[in-house]
Amino acid sequence: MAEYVILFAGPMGAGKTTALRSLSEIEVVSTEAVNSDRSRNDKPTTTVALDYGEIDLDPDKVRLYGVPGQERFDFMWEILRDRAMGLIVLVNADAPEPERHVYEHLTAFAELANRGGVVVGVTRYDIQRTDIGDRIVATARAVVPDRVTPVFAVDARDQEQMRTLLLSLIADIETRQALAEATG
Ligand SMILES: Nc1nc2c(ncn2[C@@H]2O[C@H](COP(=O)(O)OP(=O)(O)OP(=O)(O)O)[C@@H](O)[C@H]2O)c(=O)[nH]1
Ligand SMILES: [Mg+2]
Repeated sequence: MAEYVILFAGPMGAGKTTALRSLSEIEVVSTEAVNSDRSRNDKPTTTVALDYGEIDLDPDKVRLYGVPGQERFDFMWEILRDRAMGLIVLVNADAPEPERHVYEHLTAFAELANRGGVVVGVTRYDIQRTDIGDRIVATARAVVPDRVTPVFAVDARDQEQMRTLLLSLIADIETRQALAEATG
């Protein structure tokens, strides 16, 4: 049995808290506060410290952490990123230049992205069907040049879609571990 620590990162409103709630088998521990920056994203609350959830993917246990999208809370990121083995970057398709957020978050977690596994999920695709897949793939390749980072369109509210994203990340982590062991 392995235990995986997975981080969800991405801009405000990308769906990190929603994704954790879709996936977690325990009630998600959230630190939501009133969103004082409605000009940036018009939703009533925002995560101020972190979200925490858990899921058993028999035989493995997965701990899920959502880091806040507002940069002023970025001290939390440093504590968590050293413990993490995988990174899920969520960006919402209805933001201006979603690939810029992919760049920023992959850069902030570059060490994790190169050491562990990484996948990108593009949310709110039903709201804004933009042709951004290629740009996001190219951006990910620029930051993590040695690997092809999987990019999925996902609805953070959909448990099955989020499970597929998480399972592909864990497969990526396991592949890397197996390769590292094989090459010493
Ligand atoms: N229509 C639609 N809505 C979505 C989709 N994915 C997520 N949402 C909604 O988008 C919003 C995302 O908000 P949160 O989950 O709070 O976003 P967050 O990333 O945790 O944001 P911060 O904590 O502020 O950084 C929620 O209202 C979700 O229900 C999608 O694919 N389609
Ligand atoms: Mg949140």
